[in-house]
Amino acid sequence: MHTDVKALFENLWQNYLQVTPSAKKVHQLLGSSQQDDVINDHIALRTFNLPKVSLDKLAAHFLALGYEECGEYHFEAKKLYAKHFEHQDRTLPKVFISELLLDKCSAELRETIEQLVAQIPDEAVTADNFLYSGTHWQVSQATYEKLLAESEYAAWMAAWGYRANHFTVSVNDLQNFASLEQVNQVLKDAGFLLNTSGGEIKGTPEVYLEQSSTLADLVTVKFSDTEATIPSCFYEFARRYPLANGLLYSGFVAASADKIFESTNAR
Ligand code: OOG
Ligand code: NI
Repeated sequence: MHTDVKALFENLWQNYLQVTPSAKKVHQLLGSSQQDDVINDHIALRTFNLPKVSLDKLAAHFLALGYEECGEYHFEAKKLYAKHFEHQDRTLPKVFISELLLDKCSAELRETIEQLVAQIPDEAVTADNFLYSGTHWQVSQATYEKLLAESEYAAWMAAWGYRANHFTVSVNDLQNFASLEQVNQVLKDAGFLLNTSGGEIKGTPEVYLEQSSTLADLVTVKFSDTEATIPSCFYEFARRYPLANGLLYSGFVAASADKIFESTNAR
């Protein structure tokens, strides 16, 4: 486990940049128009509900750094369950962790994933670098495609493993952008493709959260037998609205998150 929260996020960020070349450009595009660096609203991590690597095992890394569990979310169709975590230091990003419910998947998918996870040494899961350790296994392209046919999420995990699958710009903290529409326009003008599932903007001021995201970068990955170009990670943009008590809503919106997951879908 890390003892330094800033070092953990810096490592997650560097690891994310390695497979997300567009992130640096997005950062520059939005960050270069103001003095301070871009503030991240949250990051997201993915896993499977196997005891060795469950959501709670990933969460332990953040709980040890003072994060607290704040909300839970169910995604029936995608067979996912998620929780989000917040730190008392509001300048630290929130953390959204989901897990694929393997007991709801086919026996074949479950067995494939069990074989991959079995290759992770027990001690790797509590090591400092686990959350940005990538894959601990090799898969063939055929296995990847078999997984993809049943669960985009399972295939993404098999190819990319443990890493932040996105960082999220806090639009509230951008000085030169008043709306998410404006951020989206600047991104589109610069040639970025946005996730249009559920509309370019997911959520409304009425649910206190508006979100948009790029489509994941297409990056070459080495399978055990071949190389292929597949979706890696993406960048998200979030604008939060104040509750009646004047504080910004700090949770997530399941209906919107359901669509954000699709930012890594094959295309
Ligand atoms: C997480 C998708 C949900 C959000 O902000 O609602 C999400 C993922 O793609 O792993 O990040
Ligand atoms: Ni997100």
